[in-house]
Amino acid sequence: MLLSRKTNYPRKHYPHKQQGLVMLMVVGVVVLMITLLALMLEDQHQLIRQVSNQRVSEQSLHYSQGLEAWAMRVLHDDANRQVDHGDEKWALMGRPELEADEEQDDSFSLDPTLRLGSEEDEEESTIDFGIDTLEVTIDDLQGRYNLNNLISGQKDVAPPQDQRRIFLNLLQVLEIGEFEEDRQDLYSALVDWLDENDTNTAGLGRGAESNDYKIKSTPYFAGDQPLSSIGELKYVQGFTREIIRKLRPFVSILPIQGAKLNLNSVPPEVLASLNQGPVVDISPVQGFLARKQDPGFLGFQVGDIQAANTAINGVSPGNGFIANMLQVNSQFFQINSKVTLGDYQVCSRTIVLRQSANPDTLSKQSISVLSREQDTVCKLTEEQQTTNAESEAQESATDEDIR
Ligand SMILES: [Ca+2]
Ligand SMILES: [Ca+2]
Repeated sequence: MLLSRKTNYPRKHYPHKQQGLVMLMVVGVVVLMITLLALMLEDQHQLIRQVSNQRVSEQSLHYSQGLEAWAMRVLHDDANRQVDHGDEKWALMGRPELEADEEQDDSFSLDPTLRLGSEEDEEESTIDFGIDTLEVTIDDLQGRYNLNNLISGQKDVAPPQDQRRIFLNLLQVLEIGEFEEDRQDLYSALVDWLDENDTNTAGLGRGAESNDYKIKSTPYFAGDQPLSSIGELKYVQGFTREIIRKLRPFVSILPIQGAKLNLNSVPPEVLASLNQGPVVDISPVQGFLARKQDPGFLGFQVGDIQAANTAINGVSPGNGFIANMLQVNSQFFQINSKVTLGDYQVCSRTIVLRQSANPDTLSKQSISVLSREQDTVCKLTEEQQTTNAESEAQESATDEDIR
């Protein structure tokens, strides 16, 4: 018989196993703590970065405002507002010519007392703070053709035909549109975009009104008011990116109609476009503007406008239209500034109106800001665009040798 015997075995202890568990828990807790600590540090790091970025962004904004105020001061201090040309102090701000011509101390101090006794010095337009740079230039917007000139600005008054001729000529000189009909289409579409009415421009060219834009995949209305920026052109029928790129250095968007061009800052392409007929040859205009290179040149004066007319039209004066389109000073300027703080940069473009073009308005010498835009991408600067356009124009002139 098999007796079942209950045997009480002594309970086994596993000290090594318990120690292992404790160790595992300790390691787990340590890992958890390290992870939490790392996350906290990361959060703190991000917070510090955010605060730092905000500080840099605010600092650059202040620098940008300072540059704008400085440029406006230089424009204000321009002693002669009857003549504005490229050798004046405002025009030389930030241009490489200034640095080449002027041998001067390139240190800059924010302490005005340290600059005493150097009033004769031209002001530096680039301030170097070591890793950070501030740049500012001023463009004369009346060296370009104002696209808002294309409409009369008055209800029921037809678009001015002399402005139509200028625009068509400019397109031709810039080699935009293969045929006159293509350029006429661009003109009509733009006039329809600008004018208040909703009927296609009568006459030559295919215009485009809201009905033409409403059928697009993303429908929209025609502007039916003056342009507010060059970028708006991309919505106008026929204006491709390439066309806008070619036009950009030669046109401006001013909040007036009938804006005149400053003979001192107008490029030959625009000046030649004042021809009353199609432009055949821009070399006489180039020859006329070459006078700016003469030593001691102090800008074209009012008396030079008739000579400009001869260069443009190839005949002698008696042309009131040219006198109505040309002057030798400017009221509209664009201040371009670029602030670089380490890896961060901000560019701003401010359009200003400077009063007192005429002696009888000298009492109003104010400068007012009309618009201001900023970006941190810093698109191609106007100067580079102009340079690109000039080199392209030179290349095409060399290639075809017809102008
Ligand atoms: Ca001046
Ligand atoms: Ca319209």
